[in-house]
Amino acid sequence: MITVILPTYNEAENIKDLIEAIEMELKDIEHEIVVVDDDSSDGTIEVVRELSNKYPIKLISRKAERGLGSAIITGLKIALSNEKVIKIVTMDADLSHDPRYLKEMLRKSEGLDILIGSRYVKHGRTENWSLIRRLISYFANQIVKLLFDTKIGDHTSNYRVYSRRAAEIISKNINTKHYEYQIGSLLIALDNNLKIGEFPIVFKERGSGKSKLTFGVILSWARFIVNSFILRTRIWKYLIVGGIGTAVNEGVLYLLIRQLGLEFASATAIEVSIVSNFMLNDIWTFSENKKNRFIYRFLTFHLSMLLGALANFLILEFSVKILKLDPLSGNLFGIFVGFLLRYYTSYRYVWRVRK
Ligand SMILES: Nc1nc2c(ncn2[C@@H]2O[C@H](COP(=O)(O)OP(=O)(O)OP(=O)(O)O)[C@@H](O)[C@H]2O)c(=O)[nH]1
Ligand SMILES: [Mg+2]
Repeated sequence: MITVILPTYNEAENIKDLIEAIEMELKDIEHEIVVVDDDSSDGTIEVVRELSNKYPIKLISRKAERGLGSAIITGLKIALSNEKVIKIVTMDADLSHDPRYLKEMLRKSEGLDILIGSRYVKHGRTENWSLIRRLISYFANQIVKLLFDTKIGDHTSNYRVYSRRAAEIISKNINTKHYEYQIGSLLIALDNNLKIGEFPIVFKERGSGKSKLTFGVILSWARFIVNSFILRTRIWKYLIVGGIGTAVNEGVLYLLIRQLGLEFASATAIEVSIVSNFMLNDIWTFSENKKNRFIYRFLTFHLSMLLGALANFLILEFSVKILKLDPLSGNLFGIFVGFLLRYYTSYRYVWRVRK
């Protein structure tokens, strides 16, 4: 048996067409639809109640709680309470997710814990989205992929097929209530070595109704990404090593500037601080990650530092010349991006933490 979860907030204009299309697709498969509504004021509940006379629908009408993520978790728990349910599908209820993919996705989900209906794999795309919305969504996904090394194209799609096991693990471990759910759930899945696959979909602009995606939503989403990244990584140790490196750099410059002059003293100070950073990271930050040979780690660490400096420089140029920021803010932005790039390349290539 399959459960399809539809979280709704003011989707009266879309929900009927959606449910009828799902019923057409799944007519030969034993299934139920769970609609989790958060006190919609546009008549969504009445439309669903009417449809439930004809189709196998459970309507959960929540009054006290709000949030897409928590609605999905409620849906997952209800699905899991039925022993017969082996797969759980989640879909947006605004007609963005075309039910014609359902059967194929269910087939392709065999042997996987999560199959994501994905816009960012070959043959997947979005239709009728403004350029700016496409760019935000695409780059948000690229950043998540880079930061968490997920190897997933689309982390924010809600069109998914979960195995029972995946639904159990996620519903037990997750604590995000809103749009952070999509990424939070995938991070939990990756931590538990669940098998994740992607299936190309064409994502359509919502049928009717208003978007709930506001600036506040994007901001709290970004905060979640930054928090998870900091909590999950050795970034703290790396930062402390960087701080020590700065002190070493200053110290060597102070000691040598009289004898060598500014340029040579500074070049020596930079190199000494890179070597001291390398040694500290090697014996502390990444002490358990010595898969590469010492000389390889030593040289690629230099390359990583160089890349960070280059990124810092280019971002500063870009910020001042194109974004018209003042140089100090531009530089801060550059330092931040340079730092992330150095950390990422160290993590991924110098000490090869994953794989
Ligand atoms: N139950 C519940 N559902 C929600 C809530 N917020 C959004 N949804 C539903 O979650 C699905 C995705 O939300 P959307 O508003 O479409 O988000 P989006 O696709 O990123 O943005 P747009 O399509 O442009 O509006 C839709 O079915 C919404 O009705 C909520 O707080 N509670
Ligand atoms: Mg939508």
